[in-house]
Amino acid sequence: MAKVSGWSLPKARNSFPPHMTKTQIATVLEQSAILLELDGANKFRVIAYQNASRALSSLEEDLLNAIQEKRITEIKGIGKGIGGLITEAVLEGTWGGLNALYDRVPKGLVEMIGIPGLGPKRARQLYESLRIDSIESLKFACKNDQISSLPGFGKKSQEKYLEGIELLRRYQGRSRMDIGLAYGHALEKRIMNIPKVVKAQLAGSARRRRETIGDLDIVLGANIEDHSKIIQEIMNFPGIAEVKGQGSSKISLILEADMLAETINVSGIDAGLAESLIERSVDATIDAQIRIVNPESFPFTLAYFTGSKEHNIRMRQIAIEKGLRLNEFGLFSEKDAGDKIGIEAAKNTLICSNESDIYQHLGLKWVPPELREDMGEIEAAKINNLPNLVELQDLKGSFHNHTIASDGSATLEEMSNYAMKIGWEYLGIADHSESLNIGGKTIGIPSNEIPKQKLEIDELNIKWKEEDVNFRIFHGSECDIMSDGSLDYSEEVRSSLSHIVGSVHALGSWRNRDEYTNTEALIKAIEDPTFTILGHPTGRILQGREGFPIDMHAILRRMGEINSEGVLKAVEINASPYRLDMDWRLCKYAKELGVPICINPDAHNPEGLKDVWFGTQIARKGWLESKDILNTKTVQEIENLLGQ
Ligand code: DGT
Ligand code: CA
Ligand code: ZN
Repeated sequence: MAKVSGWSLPKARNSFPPHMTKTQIATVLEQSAILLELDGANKFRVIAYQNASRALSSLEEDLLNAIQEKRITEIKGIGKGIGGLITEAVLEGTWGGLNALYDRVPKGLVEMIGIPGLGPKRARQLYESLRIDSIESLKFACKNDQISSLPGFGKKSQEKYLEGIELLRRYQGRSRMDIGLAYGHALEKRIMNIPKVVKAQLAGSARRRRETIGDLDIVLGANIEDHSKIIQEIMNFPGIAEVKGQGSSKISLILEADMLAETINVSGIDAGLAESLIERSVDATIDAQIRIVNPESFPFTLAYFTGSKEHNIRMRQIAIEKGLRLNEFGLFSEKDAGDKIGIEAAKNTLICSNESDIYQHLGLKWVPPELREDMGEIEAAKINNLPNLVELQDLKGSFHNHTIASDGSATLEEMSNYAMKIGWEYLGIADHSESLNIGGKTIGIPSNEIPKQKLEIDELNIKWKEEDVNFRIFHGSECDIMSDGSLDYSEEVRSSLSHIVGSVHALGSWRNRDEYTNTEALIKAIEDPTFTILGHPTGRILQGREGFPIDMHAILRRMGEINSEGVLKAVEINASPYRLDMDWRLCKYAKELGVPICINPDAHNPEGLKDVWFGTQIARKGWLESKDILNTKTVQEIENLLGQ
């Protein structure tokens, strides 16, 4: 369900410009697009707001600069009207005509369009004719048969909305990557085990490794005469909470935990991780769409439903430029197809036995699914300049891990044994620092106990050296960043450690401040000579809480400068599927600035080390190669870098 609590225009807090931040304005523009649609505005106006919001979110340079130099409308996607609006927000801190829009459209309508089958147009119609302005009032109206008599609505719509409201309550929102993939891979595996299935593969946002997944998309290839038998078998799977729709080529299901009952064993995810995934997924449900096509259509259907929509649009444009048309069934001559559509149009398709063939016909290299977001991958594929993405096996250790000395549940030795088992050369221990307390309870290691941990680590390191084991622990700390940007512990304690993962934990004060104050404080922390790695930069919990406001582009620029002076300042991708923070959208920028990225599991037990799998997916999604990642370096390289 769309959250409506944040649906108000932000107020200016500074006495001088910039009065609003890039993020604030991008959010307002995105919301305005939805409000305009609910307000019955012209389609092109709605699209203009959507485009401008996207453009601002990915704008790397300082917004105030662009405005002062009158270059705002030179940014692709920002026209004159919206450019003026942005300028006003930044320079004056006011929102012009948007105040009236926000006042006019009841916020309950925003929630209503979360109901399946109820779009902005219908929501508006319900509001205008019956003053329905919330999910509750819609429910009341449906139950009292007030809707069926409206033009364009019927008894069917009423039932559908009631069901939709029920569904919305039960199956809210998107799923985290770990849960989505656990279900996706389980369903994929079950389908592949059905006799006569030629191919089956997970597509959609799951295949693109988005941090959250709306619904699962699976493409199934089989000969036409086997389709109905296969559909029957799918319907008998355990763990189907509900069948939302069933046709001859598409099934829509809601999956529940029984789907996961068998051990998942798929390439990329091993049994240990699979088990913890099952544990995390017991209460979850997720929608799945299965599309069944002939084996010849499979690569096209897979490519289409892998998306993203934006990537597909670019692919179709390129096809058109070549006199071809691309759809989910084939790639064929536009002239040949005439006004035929769908599978009919694709009758004389070029033969493609896999996705690579499709890309090749369009003059492109095959694009890894993670990159298919129309964020430069098409341009790179044209000139054979796609990155050689990092892989899990490239990692040789990690730097942010906890033990029983703070809030972890395993000893140094237990953590290390597991790290050796998964082939690592080193493990960075970074237990919490002194000041951290949760609910009044102290979690971190007091200053005076740091030497004790150091001794334990030294002993283990010496033992391994004597045994000729190529493994060592680096003794670091996950050091709290205070709200003024200073670091926990004395400078002396910090200097005695091999690395400092600086993290913000007392989110309260950071969330109640503006982006500038936060950015300034964080930069102060990073500039401290003992600071090595920025831990979970925004503090977000996916599907849980938003991070604090921060200008990550500015942070990364400063980190880039310091790195160029030869001092290591890395940024973490916190690999816990609950966090995946820093966001993948920022990785490419960090890489261009020469800021090393560290894939850290933030493990609190040995199994937790495996969360680096998720971090690696996100690093790949952010275009990162092995050489961009700090923890792909060998233990000797790290010793040199950290002066150990
Ligand atoms: P999700 O489910 O919200 O996490 O994200 P996706 O990317 O899985 O999106 P979904 O499930 O709506 O559709 C799966 C793919 O199908 C999508 O990535 C691209 C393709 N697709 C869906 N609708 C359209 C469309 O209207 N135009 C184009 N070009 N592609 C579409
Ligand atoms: Ca999907
Ligand atoms: Zn932390």
